[in-house]
Amino acid sequence: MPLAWSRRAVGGVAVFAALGFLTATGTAQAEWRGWNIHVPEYSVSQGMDWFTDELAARTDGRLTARTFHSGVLGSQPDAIEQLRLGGIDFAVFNLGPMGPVVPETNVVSLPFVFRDLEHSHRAMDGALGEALAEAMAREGLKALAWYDSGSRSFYNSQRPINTPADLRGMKVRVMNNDLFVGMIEALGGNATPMAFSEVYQSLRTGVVDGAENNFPSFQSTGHFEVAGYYSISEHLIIPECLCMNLRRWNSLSAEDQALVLELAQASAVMQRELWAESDAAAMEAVIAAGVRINEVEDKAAFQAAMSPVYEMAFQRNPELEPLVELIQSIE
Ligand code: BDP
Repeated sequence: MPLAWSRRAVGGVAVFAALGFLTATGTAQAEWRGWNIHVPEYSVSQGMDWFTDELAARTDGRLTARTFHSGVLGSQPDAIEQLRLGGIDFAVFNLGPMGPVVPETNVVSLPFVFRDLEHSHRAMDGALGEALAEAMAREGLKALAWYDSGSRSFYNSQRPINTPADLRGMKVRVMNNDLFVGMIEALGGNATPMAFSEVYQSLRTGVVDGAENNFPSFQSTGHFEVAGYYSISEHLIIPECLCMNLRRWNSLSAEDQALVLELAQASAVMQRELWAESDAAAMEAVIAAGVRINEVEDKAAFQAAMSPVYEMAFQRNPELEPLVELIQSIE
């Protein structure tokens, strides 16, 4: 990221923080600022737009909010800090890069922890979601609803991945969290944590050979243009959170809180439907564009290699062990 941009971003944080302070004291009702990494057509963006449109409509413009799409407010690790401080008011975050801030959320970044997407829904809409929301609240974040991000699989510019050995020596971009570095290393590859916005260039220039993500992100970022092999390993299912600055949330009346929660959760129901449609459509689109897709036959081989990742996670954050047991106890 160029230095000039970083400086501007720092200046912006100060200005946003000042606005947050004013509204917290009730002297001004500023438009809420929302952070989003995705392009406007993405299901997450559409869910957020519906949420903000409805918020304004249902309060006759008393509460207004605007989402800045396409990551223009910076990378996710920075945005998590801004949301905690009140520099931004709401966001949809993938829980992957949330782990360094809220260790309990690391549970959903453990490879193969959920059996499938429906299993993750049952967990997130129940006791697991509640436990993670409590942990996030301790860090100044109010979790309003859980969005979908499907399952993540490997893709690269070199070859199809069928077995862990196919990843040996491969340079793979991961999201910002040591668990993902451990995951790639356990499979024999070299992990590079990197911001989402930098992955396209890095794939194009060979700084990395591959990355891992779901079909909609693989498509919307154009990564499929520079990484022609997509191997369905589904090693990670990581939910996303529509969340708010906790102080902002606490400053709302009980009535407004109920409305915000209702709209956030309705937006998640919609986003999950859009997710399923866009997941299928993105897969078709990348196949049509010439991407070679293979289904990993022996996922158990990848799963078996993951014990060091679980060990590392439990050693650093013992509170993860009961959370894994909780997930496993959910049908
Ligand atoms: C996408 C998530 C987004 C992440 C991105 C990534 O929706 O929040 O930033 O992956 O890999 O699937 O960084």
